[in-house]
Amino acid sequence: MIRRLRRTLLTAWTLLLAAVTTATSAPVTPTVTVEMRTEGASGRFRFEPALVWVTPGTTVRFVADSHIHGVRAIPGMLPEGVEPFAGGMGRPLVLRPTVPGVYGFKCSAHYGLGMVGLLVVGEPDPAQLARARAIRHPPAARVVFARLFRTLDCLARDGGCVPEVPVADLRSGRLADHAER
Ligand SMILES: [Cu+2]
Repeated sequence: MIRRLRRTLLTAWTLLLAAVTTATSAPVTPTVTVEMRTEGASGRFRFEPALVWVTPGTTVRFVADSHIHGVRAIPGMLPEGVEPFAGGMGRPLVLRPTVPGVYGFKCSAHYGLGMVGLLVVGEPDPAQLARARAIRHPPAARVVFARLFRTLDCLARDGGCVPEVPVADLRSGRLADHAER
């Protein structure tokens, strides 16, 4: 039942992404949109998708469903040399990350409710990944990060496992539905 729900959620995300990709089409840079949602398909106060894996140079847009959300980098969860990013409350933020690694982010208002996510660019350096993993969080965010990192491990293995969070896997420009076993 839960597995079916997850599969449905993942399929919905894949379709949404496919729609976005088709709309922009052609040789433009790939774009992925991360929604900040009060009532998300995966729960309340969620980033959807919460785990985004892209190639360097992909455009990543964060959009909020209301003025109560704003995205912000989590200190200690960025590749070396990357400036911390922060969007205003209710405002979209567009990133075009080129430095490979793991980027942890949160909603400025709802970090304590577990409103967090992970952006992965290219092939992360294992040492930076380990440092990002070691960052401490409030309890609800800790739970979500555990799901995020487990799902990341799963995608890295390409093991066809069931993601625990909504995923946008745009490595090599492909749209992979890892919900299918
Ligand atoms: Cu929020």
